[in-house]
Amino acid sequence: MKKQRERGLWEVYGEDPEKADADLWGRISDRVSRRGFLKNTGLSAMVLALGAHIPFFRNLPSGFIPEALAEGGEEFVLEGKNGLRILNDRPVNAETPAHLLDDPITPAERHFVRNNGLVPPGAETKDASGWNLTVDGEVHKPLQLTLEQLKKFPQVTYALQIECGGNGRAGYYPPAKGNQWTLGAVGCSRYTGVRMADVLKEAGLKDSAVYTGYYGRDLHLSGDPQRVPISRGTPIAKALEEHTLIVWEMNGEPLPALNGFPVRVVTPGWPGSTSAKWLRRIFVRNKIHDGPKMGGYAYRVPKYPVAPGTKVPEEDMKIIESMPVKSLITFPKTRSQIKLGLPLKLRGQAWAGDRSVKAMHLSFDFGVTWQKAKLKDPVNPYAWQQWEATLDLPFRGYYEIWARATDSAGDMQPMVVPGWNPKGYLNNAMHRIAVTVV
Ligand SMILES: Nc1nc2c(c(=O)[nH]1)N[C@H]1C(S)=C(S)[C@@H](COP(=O)(O)O)O[C@H]1N2
Ligand SMILES: [Mo]
Repeated sequence: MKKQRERGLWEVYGEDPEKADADLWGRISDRVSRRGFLKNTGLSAMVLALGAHIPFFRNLPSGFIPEALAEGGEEFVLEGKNGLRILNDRPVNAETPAHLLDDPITPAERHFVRNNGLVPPGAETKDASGWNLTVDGEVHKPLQLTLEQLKKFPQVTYALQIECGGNGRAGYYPPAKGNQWTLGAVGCSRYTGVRMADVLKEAGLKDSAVYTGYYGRDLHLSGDPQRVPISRGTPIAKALEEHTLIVWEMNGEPLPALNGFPVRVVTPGWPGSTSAKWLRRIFVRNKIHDGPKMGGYAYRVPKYPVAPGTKVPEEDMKIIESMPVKSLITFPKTRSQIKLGLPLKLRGQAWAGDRSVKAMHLSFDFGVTWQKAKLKDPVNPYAWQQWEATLDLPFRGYYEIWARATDSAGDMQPMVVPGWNPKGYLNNAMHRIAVTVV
């Protein structure tokens, strides 16, 4: 793993990124510490720090830290995962910077990685010999399928979005323990496999079947072979949904070792934790599955809104199902510069769990006015949707572009971080980027 220094604070929009004003960040940190800046949010301090006038300063919520001054990051490199930011290496957890999620179909090397345990033997060497899938529990005919047998079910290919339930956790205060994902624990790749429904039908679900329990071949961090790092599932109805798949290919290639080689589940639109990797067993349950990370505070949120920091009794927690509406600005990169008079072209992705996205809006004046973006339909249900827009920024100075998606039921992304919860799930606050007009 190699550490790389981040580029300068600003990159010149539409020009060679090497011309980025690498100096500016130095100037800011010399004059104003981030802490000091927080205490003094007056116009003059902001302008001094940003090195630019802020045309819509009067709209800036008080105490709000301009995106350009928010914590910067250092980039790390993980093999086969070009440009991802590593949060943890044992287990491996890595997220994708927003500007690298610009493709309609996320390349394998740009798909985030969230591991609870250790990658199983055979995955790295791409050795699938001896792999098989057990289907048991509340079924009439338990199955044991080889990869060959699995491939005999009707094959389907869909673009499907997977987002970790903890994506955005870094936004919560008081902070929640766990990987401090910012924006990039999400991706939408094209998967080939078979419908979970077809496999479950072959096994013959008993009337008592209510929930699935998925088991992977990954190893518990303790090294104890009896322990399982994570085993989650979904209500039978979601498992039978026609886009819930058992897959072996991502973008036409075998799954990467880090993303579940040779076979994984994709439960699109639900917390990524229900998309079991390195799948070995589907245990059909007659009650809500009780594998590791199904109970307590894992992947569960309070049944009612709570004040930040509240101790919530376990029995008041409920399992997260569909993920909320969300979007990203994938172009330009935050901290870009554009010349006055040039149109600012923007684009990005939007998705909404089990729903679709029906509108996308952008603001360059801290949310006072909004303009509608052009939004594509998904290529299939559960694929994320591309949007694009052109804005004319009227004066020189510092701007933020805020992006807000609205889903098919009318729910919108909030500007502020939504309902605090003990483990920091479901942060679908709007994405914002910094742009200066020079
Ligand atoms: N067997 C197994 N499956 C797993 C996990 C895991 O640790 N082990 N992590 C889950 C979580 S929490 C998420 S968000 C997704 C991430 O999928 P990705 O690593 O392919 O992006 O995989 C899920 N499937
Ligand atoms: Mo996750």
